[in-house]
Amino acid sequence: MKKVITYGTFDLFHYGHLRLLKRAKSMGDYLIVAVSTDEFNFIKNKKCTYPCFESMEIVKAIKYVDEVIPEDSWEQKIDDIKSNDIDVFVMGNDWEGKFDFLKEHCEVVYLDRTPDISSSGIKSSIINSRGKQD
Ligand code: C2G
Repeated sequence: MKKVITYGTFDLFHYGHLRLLKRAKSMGDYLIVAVSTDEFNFIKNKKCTYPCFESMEIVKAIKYVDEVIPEDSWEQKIDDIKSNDIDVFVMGNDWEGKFDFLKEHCEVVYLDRTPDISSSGIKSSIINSRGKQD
């Protein structure tokens, strides 16, 4: 069984996240998604709208996803790859090259980011539209 892993916050789950998970799953038979914990999002300086528990539940419900684990540090990837017998590590190409050190442990694949959508963009469009309604 070919196992794939990817990592992320997945706040305000959107089409870009979905496309990433769909393509990641197509690279193997089993997809593990490590979802950043609230504590790790603080370390990443990401102000999330949803608590990580909710993002984890949403990601778990995605048909391409077989397992969700917590991501609470930058340093856990090699252990995760070894302990889960991962064959392929996948990230969006905004991370291009950043995780090449994992190549001695598994295949590393960077996928094109979906253009024109982001959690921060969704947030600001809601804030702007609220301003117009008030
Ligand atoms: N993504 C994408 N297209 C978008 C937005 C995001 O393909 N329009 C991808 C990102 O490249 C990433 C995944 O979706 O692979 C999750 O994105 P984020 O939730 O923003 O995760 P990030 O903050 O990049 O955290 O250790 C790695 C980090 O946890 C990654």
